[in-house]
Amino acid sequence: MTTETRQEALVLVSYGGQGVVLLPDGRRQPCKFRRRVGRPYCGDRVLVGRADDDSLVVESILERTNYFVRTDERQRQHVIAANLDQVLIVVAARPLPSLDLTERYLLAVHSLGIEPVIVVNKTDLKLETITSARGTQVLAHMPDYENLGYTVIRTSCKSAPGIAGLPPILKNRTSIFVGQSGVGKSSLINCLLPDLDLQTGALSNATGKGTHTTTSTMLYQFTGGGHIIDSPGVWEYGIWKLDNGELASGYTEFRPHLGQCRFNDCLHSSEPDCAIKAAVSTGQILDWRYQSYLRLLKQNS
Ligand SMILES: Nc1nc2c(ncn2[C@@H]2O[C@H](COP(=O)(O)OP(=O)(O)OP(=O)(O)O)[C@@H](O)[C@H]2O)c(=O)[nH]1
Ligand SMILES: [Mg+2]
Ligand SMILES: [Zn+2]
Repeated sequence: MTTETRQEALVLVSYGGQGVVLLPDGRRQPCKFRRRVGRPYCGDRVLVGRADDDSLVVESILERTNYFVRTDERQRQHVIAANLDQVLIVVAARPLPSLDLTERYLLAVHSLGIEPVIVVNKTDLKLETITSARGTQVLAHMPDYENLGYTVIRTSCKSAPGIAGLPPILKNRTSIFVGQSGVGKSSLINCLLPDLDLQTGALSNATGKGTHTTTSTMLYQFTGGGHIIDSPGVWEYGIWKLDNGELASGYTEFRPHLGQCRFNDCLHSSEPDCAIKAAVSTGQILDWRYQSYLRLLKQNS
């Protein structure tokens, strides 16, 4: 053991048994994990020390403020990243956006108690070229999302408006980009970080080369202060089981009406005297949001 004291570090990428950490002096170093310490995730703050062979090892994981989980087809949970301030849900005209996936992302972010931001990328693509009605649906709902209080930022990596809307909301925060594969998460990060190549130099899995599918969740330092996390896109959308209460309260516009139904355990589907259904019939709750709630409720059962 060397005399070097333990120091706090930030996990940039975690491959399971090892990863890369950022040290207080700004160096990015490979680091081993120990089974008994538990697996650190991207975004974790850890204490690192030196092993007998002088390699860096994680000695403990500092308490997480939160962590973002994804469930795969077999209902296994995977932690994607920890200690997030906000989640940027990226959608684009291509690939075909899924409304249910977008809504599930919003719910998952609400359940962490942090704010989602919707990023509509590829605004350079002409909507006429999108043939599917389902594909245009998510994009057509953007004004409704804005009216519901969500921040919606429109970007393009290819032409105006560019990415100008992003830096102000990224500054001094830890943000993760999530969304379907191919919507442009890595491309956006590429545009945002002029020194990306420099940052990936120390990481074994280079990412962000535009057309390459991202395979590992990776944290970058945002030049203006803060951190940006790139994550692999999802293909499946039968993911995240939420409990039914979390589901209803994740629809923020339902909240003022919750607790006013005849039954305490009302699921707001076929029960009589339901305050949510009443609010839908008076137009206080948008019908498409209610229908989407019902679909997710059904997928939950
Ligand atoms: N037209 C257009 N194409 C874009 C834009 N942003 C990204 N693309 C293209 O979309 C494709 C996918 O981009 P990526 O950045 O790899 O997408 P990703 O979301 O990181 O994908 P995964 O890593 O698989 O999750 C690439 O061919 C990009 O060049 C954009 O604003 N406009
Ligand atoms: Mg990517
Ligand atoms: Zn009800």
